[in-house]
Amino acid sequence: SKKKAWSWPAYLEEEKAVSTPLKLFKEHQTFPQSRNAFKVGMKLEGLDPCHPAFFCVLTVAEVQGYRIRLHFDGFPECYDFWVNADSWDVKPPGWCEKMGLKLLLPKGCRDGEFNWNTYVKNCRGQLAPKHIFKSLNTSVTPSGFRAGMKLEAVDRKNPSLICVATISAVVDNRLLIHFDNWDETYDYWCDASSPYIHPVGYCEEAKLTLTTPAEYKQSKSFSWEKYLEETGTQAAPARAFKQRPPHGFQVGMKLEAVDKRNPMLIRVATISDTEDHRVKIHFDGWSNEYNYWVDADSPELHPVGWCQKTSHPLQNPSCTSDPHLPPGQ
Ligand code: MLY
Repeated sequence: SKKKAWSWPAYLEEEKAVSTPLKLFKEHQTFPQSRNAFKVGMKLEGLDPCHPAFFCVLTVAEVQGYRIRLHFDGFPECYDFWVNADSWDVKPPGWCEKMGLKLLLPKGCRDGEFNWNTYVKNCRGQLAPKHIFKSLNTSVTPSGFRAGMKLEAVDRKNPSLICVATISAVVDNRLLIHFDNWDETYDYWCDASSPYIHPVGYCEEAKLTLTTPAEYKQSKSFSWEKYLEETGTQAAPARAFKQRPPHGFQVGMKLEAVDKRNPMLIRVATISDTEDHRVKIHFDGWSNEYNYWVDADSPELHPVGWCQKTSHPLQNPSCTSDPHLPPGQ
């Protein structure tokens, strides 16, 4: 008998399962309005996903549907990573200089000597044109957040810690969170709706432990009032925090998810557990030991049909020829 091609409608019926309702996704997770205009070889500025405090010089190494693989100029391919074409984390050449942000240069380039036009000429690359960056044309509502303001923020690399932190930059509607007296290793970008940031006094009110700045002398008797005075800084106004409501994803709902173990792949997936702001992803056809938690607003989660609409391959559950191998191997 002829084997029918895998399809979502047949699969959902077979599994008696439901797809995740479109309205539960954020705009950047749903079907794009524009096409992916990036081309291999285009150079741009983008955030290093492992060290998001810095923008780096990157080159488009691969285009797949609405996604691009980015390469750090002058570094090994093993650091390459994938983003959606509408990601806020990618900017046209020259953007950092215009915004007064630090751009990490390709290995071998010296500060003060870097010039985008000379650089692309020398490496026979091309500058990615401004108009293909969706993130530049978004309207921004003013917020009460300003660079230098203090707050209490979750250390995303040590998520059990809520720490004394500073907004070190505000760009569009995004905030760069920095942890006082630490280096940039723990920095991250978020917006006013993030569940990971809180106004000064939140921990005291919620009876949680606040992690004080590294090396802070009177950490036992930390007082925000004193600290703000000592540092000559202001607290971010409580009204500027607009925490988003919990997501509506429910256990059993199906979706399409990037596999972080092999991020070029998007797989058929199921919500296997939920928290207020996170979901646990199960990859259909794979053992539960590969399940993991992601933020519900992650750009790596998409509704059923996203791959087909954006011309991206989708790994279906029968792609697992050996279910004992971890995804991506
Ligand atoms: N065990 C880790 C904890 C670092 C926490 C940093 N946060 C507070 C910004 C370490 O010492 O590296």
